[in-house]
Amino acid sequence: GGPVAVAAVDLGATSGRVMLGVLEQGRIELLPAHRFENRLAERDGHLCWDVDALWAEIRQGLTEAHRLARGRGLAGLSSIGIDSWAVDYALLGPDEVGPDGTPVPGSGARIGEVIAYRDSRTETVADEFARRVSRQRQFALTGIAQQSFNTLYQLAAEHRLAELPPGSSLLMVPDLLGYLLTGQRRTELTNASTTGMLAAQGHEWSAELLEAAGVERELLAPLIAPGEQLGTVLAPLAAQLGIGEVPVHAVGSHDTASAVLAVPSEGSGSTAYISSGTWSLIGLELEAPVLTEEAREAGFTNEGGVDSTVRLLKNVAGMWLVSESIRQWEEEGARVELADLLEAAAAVPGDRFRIDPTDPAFLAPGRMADRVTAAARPLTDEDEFPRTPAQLVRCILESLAETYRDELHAACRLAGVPLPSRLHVVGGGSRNALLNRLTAEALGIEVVAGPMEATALGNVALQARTLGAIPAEPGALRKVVRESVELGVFAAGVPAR
Ligand code: LRH
Repeated sequence: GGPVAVAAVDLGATSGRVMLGVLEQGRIELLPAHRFENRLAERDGHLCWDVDALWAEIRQGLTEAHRLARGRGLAGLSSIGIDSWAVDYALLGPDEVGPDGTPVPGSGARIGEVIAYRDSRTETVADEFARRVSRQRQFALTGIAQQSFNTLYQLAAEHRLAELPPGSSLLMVPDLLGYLLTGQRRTELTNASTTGMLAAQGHEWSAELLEAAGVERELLAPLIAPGEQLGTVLAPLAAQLGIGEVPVHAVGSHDTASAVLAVPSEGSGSTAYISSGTWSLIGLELEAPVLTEEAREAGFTNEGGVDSTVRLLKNVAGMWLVSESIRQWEEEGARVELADLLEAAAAVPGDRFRIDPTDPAFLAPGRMADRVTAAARPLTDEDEFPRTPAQLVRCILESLAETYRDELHAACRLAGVPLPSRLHVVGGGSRNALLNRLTAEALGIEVVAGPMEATALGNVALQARTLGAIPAEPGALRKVVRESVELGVFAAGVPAR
């Protein structure tokens, strides 16, 4: 068939974008339609997301994506897909009843703010919750690591549930945006798995965990799998945006699910990846979850992927440590360019300091450079603590590389598979050549870097497959990814310093 144009709405914790994806002759071209910032805002004493601002940016981006498609001689958008960071949710009131006595789709009002997962309200909840359902039992049910920000714990700390009017829903962030576009209330499966309330097997909510968290089953919208159609853009909105009543498809709405779908791996065997952005999610793609006590104790999670795959992975604080440090230096009046900083970090002596980038102490925002400096352990007696931004960044990157090594070895041990000969790094962090070199050196295996826009690419590719423009057979989607991008290769064990 001819070229197909789809829009990917892709929201990260620090920035968002609407991309036009054009699939033509087995290749995807990604064209940025609109990019925007996403910042945490303090509201009602909580760290919140400004979802109204995000929604305004998304509307603008969709209009622009449609225009870009027209500019290339295409009829317009054939589909829209949405992904974002995981675990956070909105509370949505019932649809209003129109003059003809029937509910008006899309008219439900959001109830209160969307509180961000880095907010401190859940700090002690996981321990309290474990007294109701043991940690062992939770993990056996869901396979999800017990991180303080899981939706389950956010809900256990949620004060608004009791006052919700009948007919209200809890919608994950991408599902809220899907509702605003189509008026349909659904819960996309990959993101649902990150709530910590979905059974690891069978794709059903765990009644036991819902009850223990005080969540009514009716609050949760019906599940929808990636590749299913959510609905079409509501007619008045379509007119306003000038895009037509385009179908909206569920994709891997958890950004990490879409990113790992776009890992350019080949052949059989378990794919090893790092989805490198605000977080570094490192692990293996598997066919079944690893629900052992060892996996739980090692802090691994089993997240739901597209096509019923499982991601056995560890959450490691990634570029967040660097970007939050930069934010501190800028607040102090410095002007910092990431590229300059990385160049300086490559030039300073290595192996001086280490931190533990899996430490939950780094979850909250604020004064990150100071916190990393205080946590840094000296490895030599040259210096007590990192004294320059370059030293600090060197410490962060070396610590990340060593953590990647340890966690990938742990994942392989837990899954009972040998260490793969290659590690794929995708996402914005894959541009960090110093970190890629340090990682290849620490692991002694080849590091393949890219695609950088893996999340948007996975989002686009799944829509294209759903439209029949990519064959459904296994491997076909990743072949299209490989045809579409340039990859960087970092040879195993080349010294970084
Ligand atoms: C990355 C991510 C990650 C989750 C975290 C909350 O953006 O979705 O997979 O653990 O945000």
